[in-house]
Amino acid sequence: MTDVSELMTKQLIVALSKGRILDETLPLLADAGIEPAEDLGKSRKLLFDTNLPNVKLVVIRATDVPTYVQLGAADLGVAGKDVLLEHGAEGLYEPLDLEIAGCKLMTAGVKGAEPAQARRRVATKFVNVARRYYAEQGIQAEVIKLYGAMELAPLMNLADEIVDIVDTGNTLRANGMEPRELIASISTRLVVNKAAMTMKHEHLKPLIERLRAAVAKRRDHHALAAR
Ligand code: PRT
Ligand code: MG
Repeated sequence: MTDVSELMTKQLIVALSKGRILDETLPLLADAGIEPAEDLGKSRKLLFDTNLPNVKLVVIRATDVPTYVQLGAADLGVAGKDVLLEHGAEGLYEPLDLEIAGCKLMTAGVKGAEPAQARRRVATKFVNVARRYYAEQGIQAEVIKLYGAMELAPLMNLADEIVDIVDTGNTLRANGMEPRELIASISTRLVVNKAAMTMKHEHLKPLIERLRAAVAKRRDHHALAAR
């Protein structure tokens, strides 16, 4: 093998979702033996070396993670199941539930209001998930794409309902809304490029297993703390 192709098959690029998922991902990675060479939060860089010479991290928007991994720019990635459901899973394996950043994908509407019976106007950033969900329910829906502040849409009579992430429900309540139907329970997943899984199996397999052990350890720790 030439040096370059050897490097290509050994090098692992991990795409991490910035934002709330990142803070919970880093301890799991550390436990699996991967630590960034510098403080991710203190840098404006996007590509980071780690303590392992063959592993690099990229920190990108959560919604871009599936794209990087699917197209092979990253070998593996960390992303919310909501993002994966919306993006589609083509070209991706999902070998591990990291059991972090748990939440629910739900429909929600104005508190006490009856869901519109005829054609329901639904505001969301999860347009694919929403179209699929309402079709499955046999409900006619006009799905309106928004990029944020979904809770505002029914108050402004832009929509009858929203599809959004709910955790405590405080955001909905603060805006006079209530959760309606559960679409999916969400947690953060490890995704792997399908081709990389074959080509780089000997490097990926041990890493996935170390992460699996880190998740189990965290779960045990939480179970103990809850007793
Ligand atoms: O801001 P940007 O568009 O870049 O992305 P983002 O805000 O979606 O990213 P970020 O950092 O918030 O992380 C999003 C990921 O974290 C999601 O893809 C989920 O997998 C996961 N997650 C877990 C959450 C929440 N919990 C959560 N509570 N993502 C968003 N929220 C928001 C929700 O959108 C709503 O505005 O928090 C609010 C609801 O929280 P409660 O507790 O008031 O119900
Ligand atoms: Mg945000």
